Amino acid sequence: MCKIEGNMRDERICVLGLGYIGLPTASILATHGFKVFGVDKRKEILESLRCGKAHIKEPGLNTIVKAAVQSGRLVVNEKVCRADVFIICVPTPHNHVSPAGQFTGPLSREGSPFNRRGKKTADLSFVQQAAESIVSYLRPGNLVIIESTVPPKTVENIVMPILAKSKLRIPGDISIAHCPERVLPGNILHELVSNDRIIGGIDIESCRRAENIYASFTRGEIYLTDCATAETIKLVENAFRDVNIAFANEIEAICEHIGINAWEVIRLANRHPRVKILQPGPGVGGHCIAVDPWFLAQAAPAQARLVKTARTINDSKPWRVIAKITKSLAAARRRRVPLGAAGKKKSALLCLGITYKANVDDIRESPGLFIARHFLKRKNVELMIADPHAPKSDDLPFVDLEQGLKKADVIALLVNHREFLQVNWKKIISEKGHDFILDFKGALK
Ligand code: SAJ
Repeated sequence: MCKIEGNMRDERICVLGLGYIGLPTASILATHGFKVFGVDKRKEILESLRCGKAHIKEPGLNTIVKAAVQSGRLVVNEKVCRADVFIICVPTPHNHVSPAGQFTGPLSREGSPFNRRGKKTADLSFVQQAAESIVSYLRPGNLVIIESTVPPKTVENIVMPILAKSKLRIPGDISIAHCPERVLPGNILHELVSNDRIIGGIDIESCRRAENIYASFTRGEIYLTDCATAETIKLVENAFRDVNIAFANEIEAICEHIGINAWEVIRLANRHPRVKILQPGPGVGGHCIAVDPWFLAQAAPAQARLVKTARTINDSKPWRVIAKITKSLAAARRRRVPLGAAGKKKSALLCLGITYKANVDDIRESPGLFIARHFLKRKNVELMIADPHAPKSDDLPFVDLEQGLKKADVIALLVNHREFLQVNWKKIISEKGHDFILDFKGALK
């Protein structure tokens, strides 16, 4: 059981947005002695939080939420209230993310993001609404922290003018800082405490005050800078990863063309002391890496050439996966020809994994989900989905893993969930042959 650590603290903190970042942050602040008010518009999640139950699957989160709520130091509500510190943790999608959170990356088969639907830019409406919602509660001495990932100069050009409606002096009466979150879904609670933090303030007072808040629970170093630099650092981190995944995906395409195994090439190339290539996959998903590089491109369109190319390579990857699966399904159907009229007309495809990455329940911007949905529409394909982590929905044909493995003509491994790695693939391959499985994660040796 998680205990409330150290002394009770005087500062009252209002956290706006109780999602993947806001909820762990609010809970950890509460368990470190702050009185925390968590605000979210979604009534159903507030109800479950009041019972001490997290609505997000994340290792250790339920324990800390329960401790925070039961101690009375985390109180959740729909409305903002007076506080000393306001922390904004609302989402900043790009303006092509569908409301259902589905993968919208590959806008055309060529993966071009600049087609008829225009460019991808940041949708700051949630940040704006959150800032607006605190204006009437602001008092001299308040600190406002933006944790949401935002394009460079958002604090200066968007947030400050909104908070200035309070008629308070900024800086002076109000301190403002940007403290981007850096935690990895699947390891959030550990990284929340152990990662270094960057704090960008509108002045040194803002930096110091935000530093005091984060120093209460962070064991990593805290570095102070200005707002635009902090905003850019966050985007650069995610663009760095995106560019490197795009490199891995390009290596995979090159190796396929040559006719060799890309994962073997990468594994052995990584034995060089200065080479560390990431892993190819069916595409890049999630609400961060598939989105944030666009905010850099938005800030400097002519300069961010590599960043945009990487996005295009990663966004187009699901289409390559779809093409490969289609080919395998056609081959599977051809194998049935001797069965003649009695043969099945449809070929059965089992998609293994539709979350955006392994061992998480998040399907936002998931390439696996995009690929599965594509085959759902195909008349000659019987789609089956096995995913022990994904939230179940009636419009998707979920099956039990064993059942799917038995029935499938073709299997597409899209996410390397731990449950899939435990399957006896050797036995299955010896029975059904290599062509039966398309391993887009390089997980099966
Ligand atoms: N992926 C690959 N190959 C790889 C690594 C990842 O294809 O070698 C894919 C994953 O399957 C997934 C996507 O990339 O679809 C993103 O996964 P991820 O694990 O790389 O990153 P996220 O989105 O879960 O979290 C990232 C992290 N950023 C960096 O590592 C620079 C995290 O630290 C950030 O806090 C988070 O974005 C965020 O919220 O911005």
